[in-house]
Amino acid sequence: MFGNPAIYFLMGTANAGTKEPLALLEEALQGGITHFQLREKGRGALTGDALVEFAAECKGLCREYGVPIFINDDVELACTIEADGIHIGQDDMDCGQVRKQIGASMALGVSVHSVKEANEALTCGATYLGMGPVFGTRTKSDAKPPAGVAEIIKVKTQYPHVPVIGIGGIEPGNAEMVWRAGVSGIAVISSIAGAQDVAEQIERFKQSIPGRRVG
Ligand code: TZP
Ligand code: MG
Repeated sequence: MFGNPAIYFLMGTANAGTKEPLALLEEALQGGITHFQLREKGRGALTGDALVEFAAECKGLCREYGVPIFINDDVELACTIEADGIHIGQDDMDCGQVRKQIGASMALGVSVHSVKEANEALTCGATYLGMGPVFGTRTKSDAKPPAGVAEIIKVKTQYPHVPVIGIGGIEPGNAEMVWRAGVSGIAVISSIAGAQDVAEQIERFKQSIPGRRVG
């Protein structure tokens, strides 16, 4: 699932700006994102049946492009639409509990900020780790201060075979140092969602990969 460098796009309706969210997702899929996470948060976020319907539509689009879909935080939604994975943060549910609820086959991503948190997440059965914010971000209102890549390097040194995804303020111009820290992928919201030409922007991200093999 994270064998080749991942361009992991996160989005919810709040990130789509003036665009229709599904149209934005399709542009990103056409542009070559490798992973998608539905992160439906903030003002005007969909709930209830509307959210389930939207998530199912996102899944349908992702399937057309062979791209796995992850759901942020919402275990019930992930199970309802039979997503490929779920992603949780440190302040969300207990990750061991989540692993029990989703079973062995659904992927579990956990946001961590240290080797200690990485250890705990892996003990709970995390499939991959999200680490950040690497750089400053305005997208997540409760984001921690920018952490750079030092902790990513420590986690990768301790757990070389565990996929780590860098997140937070990543743009084509600063992505290379994240790749060089040993990540399996970069997770991006605003730099893709807000791009004038989404496909061109994704291509710029691909160009930032040392060696340039995406999948
Ligand atoms: N977790 C840490 S930073 C962040 C999340 C969800 C937001 C990333 O958004 P952007 O726009 O790519 O900085
Ligand atoms: Mg969360």
